[in-house]
Amino acid sequence: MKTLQTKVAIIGSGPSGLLLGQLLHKQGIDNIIIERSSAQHVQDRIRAGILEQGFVELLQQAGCEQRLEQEGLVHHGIYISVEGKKTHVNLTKLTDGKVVTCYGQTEVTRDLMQARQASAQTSFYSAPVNQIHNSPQSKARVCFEMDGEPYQIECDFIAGCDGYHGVSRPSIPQDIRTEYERIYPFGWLGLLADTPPVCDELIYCKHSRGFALASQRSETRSRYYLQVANSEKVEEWSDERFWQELKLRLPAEEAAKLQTGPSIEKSIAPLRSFVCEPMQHNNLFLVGDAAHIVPPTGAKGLNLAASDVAALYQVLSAYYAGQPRQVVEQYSDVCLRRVWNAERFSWWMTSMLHHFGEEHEDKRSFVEKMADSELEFYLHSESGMKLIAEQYVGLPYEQIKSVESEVKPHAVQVNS
Ligand code: RFL
Ligand code: PHB
Repeated sequence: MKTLQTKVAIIGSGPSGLLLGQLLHKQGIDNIIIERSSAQHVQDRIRAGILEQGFVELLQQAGCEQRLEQEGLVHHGIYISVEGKKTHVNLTKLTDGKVVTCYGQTEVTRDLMQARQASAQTSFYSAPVNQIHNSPQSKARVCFEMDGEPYQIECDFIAGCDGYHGVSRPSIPQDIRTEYERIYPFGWLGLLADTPPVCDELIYCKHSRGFALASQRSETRSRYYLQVANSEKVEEWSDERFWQELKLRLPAEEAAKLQTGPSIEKSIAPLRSFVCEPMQHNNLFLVGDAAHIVPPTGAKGLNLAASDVAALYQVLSAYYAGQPRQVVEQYSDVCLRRVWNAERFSWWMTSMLHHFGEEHEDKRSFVEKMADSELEFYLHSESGMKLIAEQYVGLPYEQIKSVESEVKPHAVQVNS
C-alpha cells in the first residue's frame, strides 16, 4: 500500500472540495483531493446557476474570479408569477444594494479545476475513497483505490466534501448523528438549450399545472425547469412536450416570445430537504451536500456549500496560525445556524410555489389555499418582499471566534 501525508485530506472534487482546496493552498496549507469520478465527469455535471455575493467573494479570495467577472450575469431582481401574473422582487432596492450572479456550477467547477492544476497540489481522480479512520487516539487516515492499487493518506483533518451519496457522513457512528429529512412528492425536470432566455431575470412561476422556472446560463443559453411527479421518466419528455408544457406555465408575455430549440441536456432531480447534525466528528468535517440538501427553489444548495467552506477555511487557518485545537470545535454550530435558515427558506419557497394537489384532483386542499394566501400576503407587502429579497441574496456569513491560548502561570524559580 502506498502511503502519503498531508495536512488536510479532501474527499470529493465538487465545488466544496475544489474551493476549500484552493483557499487552503493560498494560505500555504497542504491538501490532497481524492475524487471518485473522472475529472471530465465532474466538469460535465449540469447543476446550480445562482451565486450569492458571499460565494463570489470566496472565489475572489481563491483567485478564481476572472471569468466570472467577465461572463457572469449580475441580477438585480427576480420575478414571481402567480397563474401568469408577474410581481417583480427588486433585490437590490430591498437589500440596500445586494445582487446575485448568474454563473453556472459547471463554469465554477472548470475555473476551480484550472486553478488546482496550476497550484501543483495533488489530486487523485477515478479514485473512490472506501474507508475513513477518524479516532482521537491516532492520526486520521483516508483509504482509496486507484488503478487497482490501494493507497492511504495520513493527515491532521479530513474534509468530507463528497456529496449526499459519499462515504464521509455514514462513517460517523449512528449514535452520534441525527438526520432530518423531508422528501417532496415531485421533482424538477430541467432542460438546457442554446436559445436566448425569455427574460433577463429569473421567473419563478406558480401555476395550477405545476411550478416552472425560467433561468439562464448566458445571453444565448437558457435553463428551464418544470415540476413533474416523482413517477415521471425523462424519456417520456420529448423536447416538444417540454416546450409545450413550459409555454402553458409561463406568463403570457414570455410564452409569446419563447424561442425553442433542441435540448443540450435534460434530466429529472428529486426534491429533498435533509440535514445531518453534528457536521463534525473528531477530525472529520462534513461540508456541503455531504451534510445537507435543500430543494433548489431558493437557489441555496451551492451557496450553502460555499458558506460551509468559508467556516472550515477560517477555523483551519486559525488552527494552523497557532490557535489551540478548540478553535475547530465551533465549525458545526457556526454552519448549522446558517444551514437551518436556508433549509427553512428553501422549504418555504417550495411550499409556496409548487402544486401539491395530486390527492385532491377536483377540490383544492386547505393547505394549498393557505399557501396561495400566504404568498399573496408576502407579495403585496413591502416588508414581505423585503424578507424574500434578504433571504434570496443570502444572509451574511458568521465570523468564527478566536480562541486565546491558555496562559500558563510563570514558574517561580527558587534559588536555594
Ligand atoms: P457535489 O457537487 O455532489 O460533489 C461531491 C463530490 O464527491 C464525490 N464523491 C467521492 N469522491 C471520492 N470518494 C467517494 N467515496 C466519493 N463519493 C462521492 C462525487 O463524485 C462528487 O464529485 O457536492 P458539493 O461539492 O458539496 O456541492 C454541492 C452542490 O453540487 C449542490 O448543492 C448543488 O448542485 C445542488 N443542486 C442545485 N443547487 C442549486 O442551488 N440550484 C440548482 O439548480 C441545483 N440543481 C443540484 C441541482 C444538485 C443535483 N444533484 C446532487 C443530483 C441538480 C442536481 C441534479
Ligand atoms: C438554475 O439556473 O439552475 C437555477 C436557478 C435558480 C434556482 C434553481 C436553479 O432557484
